[in-house]
Amino acid sequence: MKITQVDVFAKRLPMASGYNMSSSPVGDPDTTVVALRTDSDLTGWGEICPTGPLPQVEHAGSIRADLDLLGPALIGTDPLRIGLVHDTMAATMDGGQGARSAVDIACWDLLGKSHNERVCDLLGGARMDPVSTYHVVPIGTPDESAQLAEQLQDEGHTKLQLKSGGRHIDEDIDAVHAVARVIRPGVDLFVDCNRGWTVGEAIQVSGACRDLKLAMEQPCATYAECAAARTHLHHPLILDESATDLATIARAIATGVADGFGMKLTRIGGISGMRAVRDLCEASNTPTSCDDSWGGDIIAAACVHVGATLRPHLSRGAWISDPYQAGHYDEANGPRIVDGRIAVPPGPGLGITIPEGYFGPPIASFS
Ligand code: 0XW
Ligand code: MG
Repeated sequence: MKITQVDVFAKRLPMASGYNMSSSPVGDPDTTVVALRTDSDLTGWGEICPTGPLPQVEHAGSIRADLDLLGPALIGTDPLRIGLVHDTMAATMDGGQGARSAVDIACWDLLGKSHNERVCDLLGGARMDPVSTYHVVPIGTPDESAQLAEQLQDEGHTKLQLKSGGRHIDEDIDAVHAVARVIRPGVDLFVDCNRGWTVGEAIQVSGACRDLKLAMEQPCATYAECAAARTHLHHPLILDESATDLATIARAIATGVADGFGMKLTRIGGISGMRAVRDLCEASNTPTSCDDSWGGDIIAAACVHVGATLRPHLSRGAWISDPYQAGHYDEANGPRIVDGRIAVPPGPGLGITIPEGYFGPPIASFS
């Protein structure tokens, strides 16, 4: 099989409900979709969608600029030889992890379609289907947060991520206690600050919540700050934004900095990279999620397919943005949360069918 054309699409994803993080609110994220057209009439689809330019280094503009470099280099390569595709991308640019990850996802979509296999089955098979997920409780007042936490548990959610940060820690502490009071047996709570606290603030929040069963996700901005805070916390520490590559993840596990991970496929190299993290976490008995920052059915399906292959006991869930945004690319098979779980799309590859012309004309096309 050969890649004959690379099309790049852009699309704003309208929000269906509010969503915020310590760094910034989320408003109509700008997704980038990659289509790998081939000489076998099959198309592979990949996607990457940062929530905006503040919560992470890469953003829509940088990703599209990276694809301007990668697109021409991919013409003529065999997308089923995914390692060689990565070699071609590495020989084209040093950076561009997000764009490379979107291409990787499209290659796995093609691999599945060419063998008539679901991506999760190419990865060793689903251990969960439907797949566990977690739901975010956005930053709000203690009462608002507690009410939403109650509602989400009524809907069957067993993992809740309470957003925090971006305000005085007393407000965060009050919200954490209010939500913890309504958490039911068998439900897991983690508090995700998205890098918003200083080391001292993280220690203070953990101290003020020392008797509560919860985990603290990415409390501080950097790996070093999280490492400094970790020794003083009364809670497990989940690394997300600082888990930037496999070597860092291995170090965080080996040194006890991280008790688990919040992983984003497009930060770590797509499905190929997340497979490596999955296996390292399984070998070290370390929980991880299988997420991305935002996006539509393509990236959601990728997260769910890999998430289905996690050891259930070590799965922190596969997060998708479905509940917070309006519409699906594939109304029939686009991943949805039902009773706190997500069914794996049944079709080959990612199992997502993109209607002809859905994204409009490409913003870039290489052949
Ligand atoms: C919940 N997420 C996976 C989606 C948002 O981008 C934030 C992210 C996180 O956990 O940081
Ligand atoms: Mg996180």
